[in-house]
Amino acid sequence: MSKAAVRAHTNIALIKYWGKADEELFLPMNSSLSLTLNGLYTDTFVEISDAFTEDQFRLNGQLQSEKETAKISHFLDLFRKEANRNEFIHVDSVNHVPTAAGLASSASAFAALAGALNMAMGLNMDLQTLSTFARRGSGSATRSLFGGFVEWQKGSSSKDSMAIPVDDADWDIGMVIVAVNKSAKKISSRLGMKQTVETSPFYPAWVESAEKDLVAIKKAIQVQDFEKLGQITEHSAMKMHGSMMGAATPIIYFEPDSIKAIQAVRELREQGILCYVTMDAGPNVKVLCRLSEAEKIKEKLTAYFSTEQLLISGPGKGIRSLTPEEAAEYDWSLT
Ligand code: 2P0
Repeated sequence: MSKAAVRAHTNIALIKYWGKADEELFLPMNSSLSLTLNGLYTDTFVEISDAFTEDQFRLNGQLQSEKETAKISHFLDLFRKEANRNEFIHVDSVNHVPTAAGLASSASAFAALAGALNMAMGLNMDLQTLSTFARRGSGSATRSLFGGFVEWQKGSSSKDSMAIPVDDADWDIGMVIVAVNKSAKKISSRLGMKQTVETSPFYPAWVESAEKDLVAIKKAIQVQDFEKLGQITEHSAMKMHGSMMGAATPIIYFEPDSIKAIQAVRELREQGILCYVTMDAGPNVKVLCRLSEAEKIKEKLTAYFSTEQLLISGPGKGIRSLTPEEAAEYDWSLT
């Protein structure tokens, strides 16, 4: 029997990943770059035993359906194959994403699961190699293996489409998350991407500009030019949404409150507070800002949103094992 418990933080892309070149292997059409956040994470425990008679998947304490478990089994198979093992595995995963945040957690979930399997199976893969496995669970999970600013290089094959750390982001950077609507999104990223790649006339322009933005944002990070970083971030998100709106049928994740948040951020900029929006495959708005100004920005946004809808996070670290004490709080015995 072997066990491991690992924590992974979620990440928000500044240069977005949108579109797959290979749907089975999760190879992206463009490289992307993200910021890992400390406030939102997943803790995952895996136990491998030849006494088990099936894979089991528990999420937030609830045993999951056969359909959900089958998706996880498919991911577990990648590791079983790599380790040349065939035991069944029990997975117990707990999301620490405040319910009001309304954020998906597939990035932290698959990064934590990949980390726990790597340890429990004694595979000892380095994080870059491990990121190529996390990628097969969910594209954005590729980037959650590392902390700070992380690049996911699209690569040319399953072996080299991987994450690399860019900068630890230890320089007054943060985000204010505006939870506009926490209900599940109507169009999955998977479907939204496919529809955009196949039908949007703007899609080729998206891919081309994403590659240029990536070069520019890495320069801004290197010299810690926050204004440039924010401008590129906001532009990348809007270009991604523009490419979606050009799909047939158009994909629109914006809600009236998303626009309200965007306008509020513009007003803040007019008042001299540097902050910039980004949005993913849903209506929630994330405001990139100086961490030292996050409280002030949150306070200003309470003119439009309730405090429960506003969450501040600083940069997060990469994956790590839970201590025996932390694991014991979930009743997970690591011995
Ligand atoms: C990103 N998104 O870079 C982009 C921006 C949403 C918009 O990655 O199909 O759950 O599992 O690879 O990673 C969300 O999509 O999609 C995402 P799959 P994923 O963060």
